[in-house]
Amino acid sequence: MIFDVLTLFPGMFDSPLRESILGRAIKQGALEVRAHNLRDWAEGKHLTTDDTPYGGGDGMVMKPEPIDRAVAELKEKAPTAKVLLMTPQGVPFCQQHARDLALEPGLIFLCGRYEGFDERVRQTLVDAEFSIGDFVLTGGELPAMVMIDAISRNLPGVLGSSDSAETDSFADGLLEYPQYTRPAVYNGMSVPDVLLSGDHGKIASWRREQQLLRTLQRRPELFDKVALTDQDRQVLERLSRELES
Ligand code: 4GN
Repeated sequence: MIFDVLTLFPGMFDSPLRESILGRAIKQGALEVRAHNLRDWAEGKHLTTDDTPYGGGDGMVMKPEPIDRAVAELKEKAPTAKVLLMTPQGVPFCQQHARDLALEPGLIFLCGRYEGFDERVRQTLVDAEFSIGDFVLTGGELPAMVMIDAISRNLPGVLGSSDSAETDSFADGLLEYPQYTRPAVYNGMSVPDVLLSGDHGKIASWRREQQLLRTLQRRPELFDKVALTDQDRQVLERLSRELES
């Protein structure tokens, strides 16, 4: 998958996406991240990409023409790539989006600065607007990197089978069960006996129960979207009763 990024700060994309797992995946050719400087499509002596807002007010607004020219040029090479804009006003980005977007042939990320974009950019050039959470950042670059990371984990060949995307948090819509490694006793705290028992059936049901318990305690609203088995429902009812008493 090719990720094209339009930004005033292409250098921001150099390190975070090229270390560790994604760095290896880039070397292996599973994905490519091309950060382009929006200023390359600006015009005039000062290569301006922003201007004052009509109607007055604080801050600057990103001009539409450089973005228009940049997107048009990137689309010559990637005609089917969707254009995504990072903004607190966007659809809340989630794991299902990460899975779906991994099936696209290419994506173009539009990263803004200042107070935002001319509204006509949204209307004509953008396929979808995403937010990574209810907070405001100084630019769309970090949200774009967050999305590229989450999407890339779902590309074939990026994760090994030992840390596959099918088994991690949210794969089944529930939070993860607690994990332990050596030592068996740490600062007086023991690893749960069941994990040392060698009984794989028991371990699997303990882990499922822990997933249900964690989700119930921390993120009960996630149950609205999860497919639960009859067994899950029975365990969940017992856990709810135990928590009440
Ligand atoms: C996205 C962009 C937060 C998010 C952003 C988010 C840059 N902050 N929650 N800041 O996903 C106005 C123009 C703010 C660009 C935008």
